[in-house]
Parts: sequence; C-alpha cells; structure tokens
Amino acid sequence: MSRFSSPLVLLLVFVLRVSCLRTEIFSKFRELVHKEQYMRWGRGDFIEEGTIKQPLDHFHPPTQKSITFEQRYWMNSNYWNNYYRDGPVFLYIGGEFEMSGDYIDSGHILEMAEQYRGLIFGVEHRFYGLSTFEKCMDNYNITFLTSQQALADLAHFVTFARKLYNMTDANKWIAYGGSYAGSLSAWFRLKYPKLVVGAVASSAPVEAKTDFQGYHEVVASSFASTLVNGSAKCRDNLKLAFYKLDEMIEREDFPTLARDFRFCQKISSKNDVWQFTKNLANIFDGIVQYNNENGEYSITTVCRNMTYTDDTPYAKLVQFVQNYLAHMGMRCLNNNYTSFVTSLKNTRLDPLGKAWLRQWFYQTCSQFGYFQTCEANTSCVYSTMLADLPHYLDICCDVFGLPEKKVYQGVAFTNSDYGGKTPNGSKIVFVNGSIDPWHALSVLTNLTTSELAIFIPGTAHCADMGSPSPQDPHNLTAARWEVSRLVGMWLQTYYEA
Ligand SMILES: *[C@@H]1O[C@H](CO)[C@@H](O)[C@H](O)[C@H]1NC(C)=O
Ligand SMILES: *[C@@H]1O[C@H](CO)[C@@H](O)[C@H](O)[C@H]1NC(C)=O
Ligand SMILES: *[C@@H]1O[C@H](CO)[C@@H](O)[C@H](O)[C@H]1NC(C)=O
Ligand SMILES: *[C@@H]1O[C@H](CO)[C@@H](O)[C@H](O)[C@H]1NC(C)=O
Ligand SMILES: *[C@@H]1O[C@H](CO)[C@@H](O)[C@H](O)[C@H]1NC(C)=O
Ligand SMILES: *[C@@H]1O[C@H](CO)[C@@H](O)[C@H](O)[C@H]1NC(C)=O
Ligand SMILES: *[C@@H]1O[C@H](CO)[C@@H](O)[C@H](O)[C@H]1NC(C)=O
Ligand SMILES: *[C@@H]1O[C@H](CO)[C@@H](O)[C@H](O)[C@H]1NC(C)=O
Ligand SMILES: *[C@@H]1O[C@H](CO)[C@@H](O)[C@H](O)[C@H]1NC(C)=O
Ligand SMILES: CC(=O)N[C@H]1CO[C@H](CO)[C@@H](O)[C@@H]1O
Repeated sequence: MSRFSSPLVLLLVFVLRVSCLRTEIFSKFRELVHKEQYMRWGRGDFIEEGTIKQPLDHFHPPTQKSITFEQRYWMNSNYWNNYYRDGPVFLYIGGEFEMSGDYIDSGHILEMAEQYRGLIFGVEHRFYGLSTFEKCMDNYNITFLTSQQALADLAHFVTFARKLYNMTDANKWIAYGGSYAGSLSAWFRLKYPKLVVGAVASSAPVEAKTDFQGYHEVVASSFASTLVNGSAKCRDNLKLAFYKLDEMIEREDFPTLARDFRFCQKISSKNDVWQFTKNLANIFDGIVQYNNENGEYSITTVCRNMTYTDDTPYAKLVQFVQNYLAHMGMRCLNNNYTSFVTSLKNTRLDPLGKAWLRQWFYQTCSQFGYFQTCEANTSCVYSTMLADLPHYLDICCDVFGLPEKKVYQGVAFTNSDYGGKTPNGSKIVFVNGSIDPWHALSVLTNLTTSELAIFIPGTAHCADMGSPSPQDPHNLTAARWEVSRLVGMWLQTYYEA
C-alpha cells in the first residue's frame, strides 16, 4: 500500500504520470501534499474497507433499468466506545479525489475520535476514485454527478451503516469535510438535520460563483502577508514579472519564452498561450493554497526567490519556475491546449481511479463556476491573459455541451438551493485560513449562535484538518480546540433542525 512507499518512489510515480495538463501541475502538487502529510502523521490503524450499492438517481423511483453503482467506504473503529454501543460516529466526506483508508488514519478527526471515543467512516464521492461504473463518464451519465445526489448517497450510507452496526439514536453522527467536501459537510447538516447532529466545514467555498475573481485576489494578498514571510515587494515583483511576460506575449517573443520556461512544444495558437499562462498561475496557486502543508515550496521560498537583490523580477520568475519544474521532475511545460481539451473530453474510465479533472470540470461547469479569472481591475498578479472568463465558458460548452446560460443558471440554482454564504442551518462550524484563496467564498462571520465561523490568521487550505504539530501557530491550535469543543457540545444534543 501507498502508506509504506518512500518519498522517492512516490516522486517516480509522479514523473511517470507527467502529461502536464493545465491543472496537472496543480494535481501533482495536491497529491504530493496529501502523501507528505500522510507519511508524517499516518497512525497505521487497522482500517476496514467496504462498498455500498447506490442508485445513480436518488430522485426518481427505481425501475428495472435503473443504474446502480458500488460506492466505497472505509471504517476506523480503533477508538469506538462500542462497549455500551452509544459512541458517536464521525463521517469523513470524500470530495473531488480518489479516497483511501489513509484519510481516516490521520488528522484532527482522529484526535476527536480519540477524545470522544468515536467511530470514523470515510465515504468516497460518486464518480471519483473507484466509486464509478462502466460508461459513467459519458455526457449523459455524468449529469448525475451533482452535489444533491452526493448528499443523497451520504444519507443512504448513514441509514445503511446504522443498520449494519445496530446503531440507535444514541449514536450521534458528525459530518466532517474540507474544501468542496467541506461544503458538502455543511449542506448535509442543512438538508439532513435528522442524520447528523452537527457539521465541521473546513475551507468550504459554499458560495458558487462563475467569475471567481476573489481567488487570485487572496493569492495576491497572501504573497504580501508578513504573517507568512510574504511582503508587498514580493507581490509587486511577481506582478512586474508577469507584466513583462505579458509584454513579451504581446510582441510574440515566443522563442525567448519557450527557452526561459522550457516549453515542451511550439506555441501554435492563442489558446496555447492561454494554457501557458494558466500553467504558471497553477504553480503559484498550488504553493499558496497549500502553504506550509508541503515541505519544499511555500510562500517563504517564493518570496525569498522573488526579492533577492540582483536581477530583474522577470529573471527571478524564470529562475524560480525552472527550479520548480526540476523539483517536480518535469522536463518541460506542456502548453498544448488541444491535448488539454481532448483529455477533458476523454470518457474512458481510469481503471486506477486517479482521474478527476473531467469530473471536477463538469461540476464547476454545471453547479459551481469557481473560474479563477485574473481581471485587470483586480489585484491579481498573473498574466491578464487569464482574464478571459469566456474562455472557461467555451470549454464548458465545447466539452459538455453546456452553453453559457446554463452555467450561470446552474450557479444560481446552487446558491438558491443551499443559501450561498448564508446557509439557513444550525450546528455548523466554518473554519477558514486567511492565506487560503478559497476563503473568499466561505462563511467568515458568525451567522447565528450555532452557525459559527473560525478564521485563522496565517494558515492555508484545510490546515485545521491536519494532525496537531508542535510547530503549529497558536491560532491554529486554538481553532482545533474550538472545533473539538463545539463537536463535544453538539454530541450532547438531539437530532434536530
Ligand atoms: C450510462 O451508464 C450505463 C451503465 O453503465 C450504460 O449502460 C449506458 O450506456 C451509459 N450511457 C447512457 C447514455 O445511458
Ligand atoms: C447486529 O445485531 C445482529 C442481531 O442481533 C447481530 O447478529 C450482529 O452481529 C450485530 N452486528 C454488529 C456489527 O454488532
Ligand atoms: C518564515 O521564515 C522562517 C525562516 O525561514 C521560517 O522558520 C518560518 O517557519 C517561516 N514562517 C512561516 C509562517 O512560513
Ligand atoms: C529559490 O527556492 C529554491 C527552493 O526552495 C531554493 O533552493 C533556492 O535557493 C532559492 N533561490 C533563491 C535565490 O532564494
Ligand atoms: C497537441 O495535442 C494534439 C492532440 O493531442 C496533437 O494532435 C498535436 O500534435 C499537439 N501539438 C503539438 C504542437 O505538440
Ligand atoms: C472588473 O471587470 C469585469 C469586466 O472585465 C467586470 O465584470 C467586473 O465586475 C469588474 N470587477 C470589479 C471589482 O470592478
Ligand atoms: C430558516 O429555517 C428555519 C427552520 O427550518 C425556518 O423556520 C426559517 O423560516 C428559515 N429562515 C429563512 C430566512 O429561510
Ligand atoms: C464567533 O463567535 C465565537 C463565540 O461563540 C467567537 O469566539 C468567534 O470569534 C466568533 N467568530 C468570528 C469570526 O467573529
Ligand atoms: C492569534 O490570536 C491572538 C488572539 O488570540 C492574537 O493576539 C494574535 O495576534 C494572533 N496571531 C497571529 C499570528 O495573528
Ligand atoms: C479577506 C477577508 O474576507 N477577511 C475577513 C475574514 O474574516 C475576518 C473576521 O470576520 C474579517 O475581519 C476579515 O476582513
């Protein structure tokens, strides 16, 4: 199993998987973060794996021809107080990634399971990992990849698990998740208050938004934040470097750009240029989003590299990107837009369960938007080539046949169904870090006495979900304490709206 592999082996695996999609850079980084965290904190608990049969469509009565699929789940019962059979149950909700038992073998959720002697379940999200089925990726079946269906899967799972383990109302459930799965956690409590007594929603972008300018605005302020060794100079130098880069693009000085940024192939269209600027943005986005959750690259390293005394900002950027590519084992930067779109259109099922880009792109086109633009009237530091919202919308149309109007409608429906930044729920805690670009779409203020916000200065995406470490800033430790305290309080209450 992956938990025993060495970092070197893992890196080799990444190298082999290099096909350098636009977001491939981002996925590699995300995966690395997860593995590093796991290698550092995994407990090696005994984890059981199982599957549950789910209907593809929960909202229409089943017929002879109704499609079902097997959804994977994992269980960690090492801390469960099952002697009296009244222990609480933590439901770790899977998001847009392949899940595994590793996810319920480390992190704050384990501390809470230990503290409250709880059982932990982890449930993989439909259409990700191996919770898939033959032909699920075609343009018809993928329309059942919605957050509403995912919540119904969870509701079915809770009912199933209660029966299987002979649980009663004395076994109180807590929903738990981060990022998109953090939104699911909040929404699960909102829509199914009789199944979970409370929810922890870490870095949850509960507001859907088509033109998500805020992401790159937070990235800019994170590079300027002295809490994490950023500075105004660092942010400004990045901006100057990208300004120069835009000038070169304007002049069509592609030979120089190709040499400086190690292009894999010649730029052959305006779309490839867009892909190139997106690739660069992805490098820095990953570093900010996972700041200090990954060993090598952080805002500290970027800002050190971007502010030393010699050289122009552009030269510093070139140097940094070259270092980064070498570190990630990438020989070159693949800016082939056509191959990117082709891969999004690929409906073949990945037998290894690693594929997630097509699925996630579908979810953004149909429900969430979240398109991370870089408009000139914002503080975004990157190339303004990325300003192009219509470009993202074209991809939705081209790949899934979803015209612009449908994208906007989907986003509006999501906000009306769940309530955007003011979900009308109770016993939900929203945890956010000031450095994390996603906090711009989350709940940052207390909405009511039981819908609470914890805002942690200086931390990145889902930092509170990690295992406690002596190096943690005081405010992160305090946030975990507060989450545990609230969970403890909710466990004393009844199931209620
Ligand atoms: C959807 O998935 C089912 C089950 O695998 C498959 O039989 C069907 O061909 C797929 N596509 C459509 C359009 O129904
Ligand atoms: C649940 O109860 C049934 C019937 O009493 C029993 O056979 C079964 O072993 C129990 N399951 C668990 C997981 O305790
Ligand atoms: C800031 O830089 C110092 C020195 O490199 C490092 O020890 C510290 O962890 C950094 N702080 C943050 C929040 O990244
Ligand atoms: C840039 O960052 C890399 C990676 O941490 C580091 O090895 C290198 O020394 C840095 N360069 C400068 C000039 O700070
Ligand atoms: C880009 O990718 C497409 C589709 O995979 C391929 O046909 C084309 O040759 C590639 N272009 C370059 C310049 O490599
Ligand atoms: C920035 O400009 C875009 C159009 O380019 C517009 O839609 C958006 O509202 C503007 N944003 C702000 C903050 O002014
Ligand atoms: C919020 O939910 C409560 C209880 O379900 C309901 O009574 C109330 O009218 C709702 N408020 C709004 C603004 O929708
Ligand atoms: C929310 O309320 C709690 C007290 O219940 C307080 O400690 C916390 O600082 C508040 N959060 C915000 C973001 O104001
Ligand atoms: C952490 O919170 C305390 C208040 O509890 C505050 O005084 C301090 O400035 C915060 N630390 C950081 C790094 O923001
Ligand atoms: C960027 C941002 O929205 N920051 C806000 C985060 O939440 C705190 C506490 O509510 C506000 O003071 C910040 O303005």
